[in-house]
Amino acid sequence: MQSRREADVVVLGAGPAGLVLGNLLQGGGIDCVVLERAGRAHVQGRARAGFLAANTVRILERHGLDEGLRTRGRAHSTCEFRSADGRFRLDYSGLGRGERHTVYPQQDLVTDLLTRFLELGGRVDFGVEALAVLDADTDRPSVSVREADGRPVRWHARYVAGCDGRHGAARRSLPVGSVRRHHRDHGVTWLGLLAEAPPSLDAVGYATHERGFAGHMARTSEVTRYYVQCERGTPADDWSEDRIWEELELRMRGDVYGPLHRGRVVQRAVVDLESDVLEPLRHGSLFLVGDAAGLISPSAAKGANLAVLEAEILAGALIDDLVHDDSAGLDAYSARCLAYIWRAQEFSHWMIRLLHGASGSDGPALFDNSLRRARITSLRTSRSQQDWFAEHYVGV
Ligand code: RFL
Repeated sequence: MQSRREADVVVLGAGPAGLVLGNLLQGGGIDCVVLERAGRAHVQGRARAGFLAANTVRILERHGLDEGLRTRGRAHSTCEFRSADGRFRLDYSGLGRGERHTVYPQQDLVTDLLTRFLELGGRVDFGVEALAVLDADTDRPSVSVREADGRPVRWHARYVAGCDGRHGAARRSLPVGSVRRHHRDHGVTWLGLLAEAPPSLDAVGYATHERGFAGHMARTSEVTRYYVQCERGTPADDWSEDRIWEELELRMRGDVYGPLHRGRVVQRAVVDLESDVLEPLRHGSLFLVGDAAGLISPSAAKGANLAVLEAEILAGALIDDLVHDDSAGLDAYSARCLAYIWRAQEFSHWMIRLLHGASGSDGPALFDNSLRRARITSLRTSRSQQDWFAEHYVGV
């Protein structure tokens, strides 16, 4: 027999999107629950993003969710580009809108959001997998779930927020033909690494090299994220620690600009650079938020920032509807968020083309690589190009 549970809003997924939404709904007096497939320790330990845009910090501040990042986050505002033509730095806090990033690991943000939500009396059910969203085209949708002990349960709601990522139940439950999917495989693969090593430079490092891209991003004073472009289909474990550091050193031109600080590689994951946006983001009583709404390649560090922004927009709209009987915000949700998503996609795509050359030595590859060099030269020499870059790089 299937048990029955009820909440006004059922939120699927306890990532940045689901937990910002949960906090804002709970703070607004809305009866809600967050259902999360993974265990609490897994959710709080998942190292992913680290660069929070200025607007993300403003959103978290506005809702009193910024204590951890205010005390432990670090302001960051410099990128360094390295290529065969030399290197140059951009301090983007003096360009565009004059904004900076705050470096704060995603797992710390998730831990803060979860702690605050529980303090507010919020409910998160861990180890509960959403299987399907049912009756989303009515005003009494439900979610069938499998509890941690395997029992089937049905949650009934007024609204369901799908914050359960690209492979979650919300996306899977959309009726065939009701949604347009915009998918782009950018044809580039990165090996994403976390090293127990202090940052090697006081800037984000982007290196273009004939062997492929390499990137450096600080996380904390003891942990640094690196990326190495690799062949599509390469198993992450094919790369030994020695090979990783040799390749990073070579592509980042450590012999010219100084050696990298090496350390144990504690995480390695292959990431195919892809975009995957659904349209619309509302299906009756079901709303898509964060990666469930639009996956974006990590080339411009936008995913977690979009997740926070969309969660704030949806929370405001749900509170207006449920408390003030005003549904205008819910009606506008999809179009409003898609406008932000596509601007971020456009910049992320531009970054991919800036950082990756075409392989091969035929005419088209040489042409593409010459364009890429010209793009980097523009960024080095043109103030208006630098202002444009800064505004989009740090903004969402
Ligand atoms: P999340 O964080 O994936 O959370 C979704 C949650 O849903 C749960 N779940 C389910 N729960 C119940 N039932 C089901 N059927 C479920 N299926 C899934 C999952 O367990 C999970 O807890 O999505 P959300 O909240 O939309 O947040 C998105 C961000 O996590 C993501 O966009 C970023 O991490 C992307 N990203 C970066 N974004 C940035 O803004 N700045 C960065 O510097 C940055 N670096 C990165 C990144 C992503 C990376 N990976 C994953 C490719 C670096 C990397 C390596």
